[in-house]
Formats: sequence, C-alpha cells, structure tokens
Amino acid sequence: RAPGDLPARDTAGDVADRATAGFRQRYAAEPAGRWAAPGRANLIGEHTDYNDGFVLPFALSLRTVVAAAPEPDQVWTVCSELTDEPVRFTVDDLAPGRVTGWGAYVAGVVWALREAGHAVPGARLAVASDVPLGSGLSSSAALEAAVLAALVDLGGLDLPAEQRPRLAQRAENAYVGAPTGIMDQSAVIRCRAGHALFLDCRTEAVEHIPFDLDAAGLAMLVVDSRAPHRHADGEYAARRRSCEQAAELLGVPALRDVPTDGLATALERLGDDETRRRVRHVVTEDQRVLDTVALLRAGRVREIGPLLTASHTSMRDDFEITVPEIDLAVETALAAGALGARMTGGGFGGCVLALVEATSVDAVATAVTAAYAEHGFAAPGHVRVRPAPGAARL
Ligand code: GAF
Repeated sequence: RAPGDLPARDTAGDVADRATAGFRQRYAAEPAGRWAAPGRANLIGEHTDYNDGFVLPFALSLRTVVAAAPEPDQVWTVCSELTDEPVRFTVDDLAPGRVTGWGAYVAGVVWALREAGHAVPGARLAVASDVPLGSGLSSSAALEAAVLAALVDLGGLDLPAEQRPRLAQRAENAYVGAPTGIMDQSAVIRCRAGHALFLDCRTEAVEHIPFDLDAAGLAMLVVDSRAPHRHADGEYAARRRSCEQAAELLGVPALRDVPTDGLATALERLGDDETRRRVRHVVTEDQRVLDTVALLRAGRVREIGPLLTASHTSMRDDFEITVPEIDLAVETALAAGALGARMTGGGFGGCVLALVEATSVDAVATAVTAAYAEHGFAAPGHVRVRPAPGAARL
C-alpha cells in the first residue's frame, strides 16, 4: 500500500483472499467460511447517537474479513495479518479487562454473546482488513461485526441482524471499555448498498434512504487527515458526560427531547457557555439529519452540501471536536469547489467527507494534498467511496 493513500477502491476480493491465506498459514487447515463487515462513514449526525438522536451513516467498500472454523473446545484463537502474535483465550479469560488490545474486540464479542445466553462455539479465526485503523471509519465495529457474524453462523445461534448492533456495542462498552453509542455497529451490520441508513438511536428503527451519487453526477471523497488522535478517548467521554448532565439539568431523558423550536428557551436555562454550545450542537445536528433525509427522499442529493458544511461548523465551534488538519481539509475542499464537507466520526482526527461533482474528485483531492504540504502536515490519504452493503457471509 503506497504511503499517503488509502487502499484502492474495491479491495474486497483481495482482503478475503488474505484472510483465507492467513488462516491456512496459521492453522494449516481450511476455514469453514469467511465473513465480512465494512467500515462506515457517517454522512451526518455526529455525537447524536448517545443522545438518543438521529444518524445517517453509510457502509464503505473497505472491509474487514474473518476466515474462521469451529473448535471442539471452548478456546478461541485469532490471528491478524497485522501482527505475528495470535491472541488466544478460554472461558476463564473472558472477564472484561482480561484480554486487552485488538484482541479485546474479539473476546468482547464472545463475552457479550455468552452473557446474552448463547452457546458460543470455540473457534479459530484469521483477520484481514482494508479498513484503516484509527481513522474514524469504524475499524473496531467492523472487526466486532465480522467476528459476530462468524460465531453466530458457526454456532447456529439465533440472533437476528437487528439485535446484533446492541450486542456488539455491549462488547465495546462493557468489555473494551469505550463509552460509544449505537451508530457504528448499526451501520456496519444494517447498511445496504446504494443507501444511507437513517437510524433513530432511541427506538433503533431504520429506514434505508436511497443515496445514489452516480445518478446525480456526484462523488463522495473521503480524506484521511492522518492527524494523530489527540486525547480522543478522554474527550469523547467528556462530551458524552456534558450532554448527559445538560439533559439532567433540563429535565429531559436525553438531548433528543429538546425540540428545535424550544432550543433558545433551553439554552437560557443553562448556566455556562460551554454547556450551551454542546447542547446547541446536538439539537441542531439532529435537525440537520432530518433535513438531509428529507432532501434525499426527494432526490435532491446536490442540496445536502450546505447541511454537511453547517454540521462541520457546529462540530468545530460548538462541540469542539475538530483539529487543524481536519478543518484545513474541509476549508480547502470547499474552496476547490466541494458542495459540502465535514469531518465524519468521533473527532480529534480521522476523516473528512467531501461531496463533490464527479468531475472534480481529482481537483479537490489534489488541492487538499497541496494545502497539507503547505502547512507542513503529513500527506493525507483519499479515496472515492460509494454506499456499500453491511456485514455478510461471503
Ligand atoms: C464514534 C462512536 F463510536 C459513535 O457511537 C458515535 O458517537 C460517533 O463517534 C460520533 O458520532 O464513532
């Protein structure tokens, strides 16, 4: 993989072959099957999921693939193409905190399945992935979802797709220890090709919204800022806490319950400016998701650009989760003709989405790369993406 570039557009075939090859090499046997789960980009609706609000992610064609076979004993071994050291654990190792590092996402899924009363089969697994790590494209949810799909099929477990996101989220919250919402796991499991997933994070009701960029003559460019994540975990948890405290002060179950037309009154009731800005982000962001959905339902894809950009401004100024590299990518993309641009994902680094005319993908990517060089930032990655399907057996 060339430095400065995310993997080329559709590497699904290759990544599946790599998972199989990894399995054969490690275990000198054939896998019983291969299961894939994608990374995701969130079109709009950031930090709204844990406020019981709305999100609109879509799956990427960049995928994580797990080749797996059952084991007679309650032992799990997992190897990855990224390291020589396989992770191995038994039932005795399953208490949260026992398996750490990337293996925790796998152990967490086994743990959450068992906690939910499923008879999880022992397994050997081999992982390969084209989802860049730590770029805010949900490589962790992709790993959880691929492992979950594999274990459910290998064990013949009864776990319908709509119940899987909660279980994978539980693995991440309670086993890995990251206080994330339900968006990423829902996206990588429930998304459909050619559609964005409109998810009500309170009820988990979904609507698959047609999102056909090609038909509109448009393209979606993902720019990987490659900015180092700065205190992302602590800051994420702090944002979540502020939101929960604000909801409590306002006497509502969650910020989702502050209506847009009641925002001004709600803000007046909050003491400090920082909390006011956090609340304003969440409430206006929920509305932007609804507005985006309305435009997409009406086939007015081109018109969502300003909503994306407004979302970014809100994340930058009110929620304060962007970093200079990210803001530069957004500003440069807009100056180079993007119809809208915003950071996607939890923030403090990660990726920017730019909605561009199909004819100006290269111009926008080149402009961002040049601006990074001018500012002395490491070269960004970029890839054109289209809404892809969610987790599946291959
Ligand atoms: C991360 C989290 F995992 C999601 O649950 C969500 O909160 C997102 O940040 C911000 O929208 O990806």
